[in-house]
Amino acid sequence: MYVAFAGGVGGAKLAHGLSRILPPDRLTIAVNTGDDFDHLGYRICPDLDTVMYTLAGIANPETGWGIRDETWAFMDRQERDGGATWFRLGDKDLETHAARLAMLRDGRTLSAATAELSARHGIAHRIVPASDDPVRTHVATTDEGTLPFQDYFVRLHCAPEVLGFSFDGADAAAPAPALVDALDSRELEAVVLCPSNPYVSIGPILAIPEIRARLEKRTRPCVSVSPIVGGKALKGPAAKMMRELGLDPSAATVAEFYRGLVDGFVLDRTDAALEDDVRQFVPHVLIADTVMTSDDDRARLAGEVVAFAESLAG
Ligand code: FO1
Repeated sequence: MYVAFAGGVGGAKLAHGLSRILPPDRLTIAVNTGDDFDHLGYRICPDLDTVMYTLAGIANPETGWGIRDETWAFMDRQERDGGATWFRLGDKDLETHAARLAMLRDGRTLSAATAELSARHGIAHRIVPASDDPVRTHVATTDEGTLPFQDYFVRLHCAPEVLGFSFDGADAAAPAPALVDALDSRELEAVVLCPSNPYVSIGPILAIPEIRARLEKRTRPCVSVSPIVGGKALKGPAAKMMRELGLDPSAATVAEFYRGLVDGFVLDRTDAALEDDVRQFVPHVLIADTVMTSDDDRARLAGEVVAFAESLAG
């Protein structure tokens, strides 16, 4: 059993690759819920939906989030009525939010709602939220104070200068039961930290004490894939955040962030010269082509990651 921690578009791509090479009973994908929020009456879980739409093969290829060939009647109506339009909910996407809300209102957990939505999309692999309890990322900024994540990310386009992050509710949050089962299973083979933003995609998962403790005490390998290639984030604000936090925007900074939690680090070929720097923080390094432009790239990288993890299992 592999457990992949994922959030955002890069994470969803590798999770998809893993789902192409591992059967459903050998993969659990645990997804960041720090970006979740309530908007226009719905519970929006962007990272869960991005993973779900990506595995279902219906993700919007331009944005990475949302559904391809989307229509926008609901948003047009909002605009005409003077409602909030800064966070765009497409008509097809809305079906997910409405169904999730109904299930949560019926008292079902986010895990149960996610399992049901995944099944409706024909996904056989297990996608679980990191926790069924609310964990909400906030971004402390120099000029705008402390912002809820989506205000920072979408409304303000990640423009405010970042001072740090907090994950409200994480201290009291329990890992989702299916994630505990997977991490504690005798069948656990390895944990993979997908190429997601370390601070706001993987960070909120690691902020849940029972998850972090399990990684610290791991008996199976944990490998991570750098989301920073050539000093730049492939998507999103990770490199900008590093600069604003006074850190060097590089794969080595990601490795330092994961120090003590990770045995192996997958570094892009572009950054091969950083191998020794990375090794200061993570003992084993694999150099690979990590940029995933096609579905086959995803499966190929997933295969290399799994082989790397197997080599570390000894
Ligand atoms: N990201 C945007 O930049 N603009 C949007 O209007 C937007 C809408 C949206 C709707 C549903 C959903 O699941 C995701 C959406 N995202 C949007 C993406 C999302 O906010 C971020 O990519 C993640 O939270 C970061 O991983």
